Amino acid sequence: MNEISRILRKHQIKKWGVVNDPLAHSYEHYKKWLERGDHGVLKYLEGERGEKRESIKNYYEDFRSALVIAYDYSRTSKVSQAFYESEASNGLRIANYVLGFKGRDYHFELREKLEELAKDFKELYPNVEIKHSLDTQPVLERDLAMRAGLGWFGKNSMIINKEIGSYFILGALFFSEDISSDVEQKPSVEVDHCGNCTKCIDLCPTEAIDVNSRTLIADKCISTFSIELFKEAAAPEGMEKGRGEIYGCDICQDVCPWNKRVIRQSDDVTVEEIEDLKQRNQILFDLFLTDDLAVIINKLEAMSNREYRRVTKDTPVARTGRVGMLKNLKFYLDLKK
Ligand code: B12
Ligand code: SF4
Ligand code: SF4
Repeated sequence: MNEISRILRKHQIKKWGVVNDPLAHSYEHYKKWLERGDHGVLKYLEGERGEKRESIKNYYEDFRSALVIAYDYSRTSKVSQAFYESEASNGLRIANYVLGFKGRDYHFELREKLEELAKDFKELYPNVEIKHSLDTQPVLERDLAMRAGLGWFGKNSMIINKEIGSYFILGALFFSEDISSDVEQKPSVEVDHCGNCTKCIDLCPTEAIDVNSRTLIADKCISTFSIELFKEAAAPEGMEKGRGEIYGCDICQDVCPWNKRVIRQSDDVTVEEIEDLKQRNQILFDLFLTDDLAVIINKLEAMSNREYRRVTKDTPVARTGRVGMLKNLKFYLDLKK
């Protein structure tokens, strides 16, 4: 085993790949998406920040190579499913990526992991400079993952890996040296394994997936409504056909045969695992996933914005603020009227 593989094994990283080309292969695809206006309210993706995504060098001039990592949370998806199907669930759902990293915002949890990993790479390459990418940098991360051999662009626009499905977060380290020649595992770009399947398209409640471009119409997506909108806003048409999503949405992943296969083939969920999930995410379960909807809304209405920020600190749901979360919850209250 070479040094790079040894470091990755030490950090329990199983799915990864290395890329040395800074150019995004699907940038034209991205530009067309913006031109159609399919990014909707996600204005931060257009203009200069959008254009930067053409090449990683626009973000990090000294870029020579990237180590791209898939942080798998598929086990959480199976355990949370068991909870949602149990008597204890109040019928509301929070996306699995939120629960998958101990309830901590993955931007914090995985950034720490990437920083620890970078320390070991610094020992191996003392003169190298290392930066990271984790969602918020102007980088087309799915494109990067596709080029690193981590999977194909599914019709739901997720990167899907044949072995682990699509329940993973992408993170990357960028190096000022080309480390690709030190890697035993060479990336081979995965072919499309969606075939004739259209499950994600057919079962998305809000018809947010554009069949022809395999991209989302962002304003129609429950994920945009529930994560990205912080004030009163109209819910996307069809959201009432969903499953009680109050933060993020996993429907187009849960119905995907590649994820179903991963879930089916893994061990049965134990009662202890559900308890463990609850404990790790205690704030989220206590606030949102067990009480009656009206009780939750009353609790949030009695809080100040500051108090909401304090209680949800470090968790992903802090993002919407109290008002944004109340908007998500009240959608379901209005449905009952
Ligand atoms: C904006 C954004 C969103 C938006 C828009 C999502 C979208 N599909 O465009 C919203 C808020 C809706 C969202 C939702 C979610 N997101 Co998001 N999001 C992003 C972000 C910041 C940018 C994505 C973007 O640029 N979209 C624009 C489209 C056009 O680009 P794209 O998604 O990269 O898609 C490429 C492919 O579609 C490709 N392509 C597809 N078909 C074809 C065919 C050809 C021929 C070619 C050339 C190219 C091509 O071209 C596109 C451009 O590269 C990325 C992080 C990042 N920096 O990249 C995370 C990211 C994509 N999100 C992620 C996650 C986990 C989610 C959610 C699952 C969260 C949740 N549970 O609610 C959902 C999934 C919804 C979905 N089905 O996509 C992960 C995805 C990991 C993975 N396995 O793919 C990312 C990578 C964050 C991360 N670091 O892990 N997200
Ligand atoms: S995340 Fe939900 S709303 Fe968005 S495309 Fe997927 S199924 Fe549709
Ligand atoms: S549900 Fe079917 S079409 Fe959609 S991403 Fe999965 S395999 Fe592809």
